[in-house]
Amino acid sequence: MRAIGDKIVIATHNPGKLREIAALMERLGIDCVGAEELGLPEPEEIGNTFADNADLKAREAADLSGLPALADDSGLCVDALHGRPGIFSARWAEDADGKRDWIRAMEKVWRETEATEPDAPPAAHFVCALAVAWPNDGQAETFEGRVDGTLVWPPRGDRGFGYDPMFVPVGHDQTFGEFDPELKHAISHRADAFRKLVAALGE
Ligand code: ITT
Repeated sequence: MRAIGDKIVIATHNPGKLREIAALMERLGIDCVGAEELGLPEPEEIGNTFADNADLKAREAADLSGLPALADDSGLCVDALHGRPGIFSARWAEDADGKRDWIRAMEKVWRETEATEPDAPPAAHFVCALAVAWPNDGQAETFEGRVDGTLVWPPRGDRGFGYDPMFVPVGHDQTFGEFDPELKHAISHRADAFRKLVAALGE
């Protein structure tokens, strides 16, 4: 993969994601600037897949800023809900004015899941697509990661963001909301996608 250089735009308006991606990028010695800091708009996510949405967010940020850009499109996929909320994970938290409430989103996921599978611990996974785009020439690459787990109710922990308090990754007892952030960085869907990106950078 083509080199990124020493500065990159993180094309997200989600502070939880920005925090996690900046921590991962720091290890590569690449300076990060957030889309919000540059006053970049939030593009409409019209893609049908995580990869398509990450790609469109990265391309727009690269074109508008003139810098390489990294975007993340991610979400929670519940087996009993046939992969929903999936690419609509952020939208499940929004009220009519577009304000996000994660308790509401988690309640909706739990209610719908429980209705289909009341007894078994519900299987779910997080997906993260990371896209890197370079300005001017339309080049972009996408990497996808995943972490499997189960859902719990009630939600536990306030250390993560989004659906973290109701997700227990396989092989662990704590939710991502209770996890030490360093440990989440080691095993999360975002870390998995990031490892693939770093491997490609080394090629
Ligand atoms: P940007 O598009 O600006 O990056 P967003 O929050 O709108 O921010 P997405 O469209 O990718 O991002 O929505 C994904 C949602 O899935 C996100 O808002 C989170 O709540 C949830 N999600 C993604 N990764 C997560 C994680 O590591 N832990 C918990 N929830 C996560």
